[in-house]
Amino acid sequence: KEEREKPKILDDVSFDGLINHIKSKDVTKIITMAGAGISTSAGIPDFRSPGSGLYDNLQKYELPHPQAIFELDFFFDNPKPFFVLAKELYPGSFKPTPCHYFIRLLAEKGKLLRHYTQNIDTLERVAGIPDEKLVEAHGTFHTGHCVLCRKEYTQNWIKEKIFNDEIPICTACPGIVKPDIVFFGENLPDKFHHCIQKDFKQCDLLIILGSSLVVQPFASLVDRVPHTCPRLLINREKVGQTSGIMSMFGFGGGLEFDNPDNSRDIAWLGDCDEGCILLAEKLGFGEELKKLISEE
Ligand code: CNA
Repeated sequence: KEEREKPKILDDVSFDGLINHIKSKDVTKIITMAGAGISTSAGIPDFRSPGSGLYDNLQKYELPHPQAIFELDFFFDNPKPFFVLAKELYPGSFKPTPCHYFIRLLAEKGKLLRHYTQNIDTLERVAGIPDEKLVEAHGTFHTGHCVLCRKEYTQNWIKEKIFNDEIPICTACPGIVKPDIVFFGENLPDKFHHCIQKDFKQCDLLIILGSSLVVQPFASLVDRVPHTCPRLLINREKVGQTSGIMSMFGFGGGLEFDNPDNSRDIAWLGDCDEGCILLAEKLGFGEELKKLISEE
């Protein structure tokens, strides 16, 4: 008969129990996975928060459905809404949050294996998280390419067009120049595929920050860490759980806060900044984080 009993990972399955685990084990291969929720306190709306999220506020673009703004077919047909939105969200107008600086401190302390972000706001770069520690899974505004001939353009070239309310058109052909952010149905960057192969199997703590964990393949990265790796969610709502009968029997992946035999998944529900400041305090670098936030 197959033995299905799971090993006990945390003696005390709570936030404080996890802190004790981090302090007592040599946890140095932390992966952080983030979504739009880490940037809302900077003033950038997320997609799905009711009322304030972008999807609730896209009526002015007269889209067939909210996701259309990031769909290639719609973009080729009518690129204007995307560029109007890009102007509103353009990097340069926003400052990183305490949560971004927490991640930078993890890197400086040699505890961060990698930060995977779904965000396209480049606030990780602004916060000083080193390029080699960063995977921008959904691309970035940093560069752009002509959708026809693939000629590359700099952020500054594209920005000037966008801020003059012009659609950026390639100088070599009639193609539109699209910032290198990943639209629905497009491939994720090579760096993403390359890094996930080697990172997740060595991860000793996964921290998920400010994501609804609904966009694939990003969401299922939570299943790539070893079964012995604790997973901490810091988010306003509990997300990432597989629902239904499958999850009751431990199948189907996802986070397992509510499974009776869970001994590794912790949900800390609240704001990312608050959660990260608390985590830093408990781990003994709260003052350093506050200093960094006030200086930047
Ligand atoms: P989402 O689906 O909008 O989910 C955001 C999640 O964060 C929700 O569960 C919220 O409850 C939670 N949340 C919001 N604010 C906070 C906060 N201050 N503290 C804690 N939790 C909070 O966003 P996802 O990132 O999960 O969805 C993936 C999309 C969103 C990616 O493709 C991104 O490119 C895209 N996006 C990015 C940005 C950005 O770059 N800042 C902005 C909007 C959307």
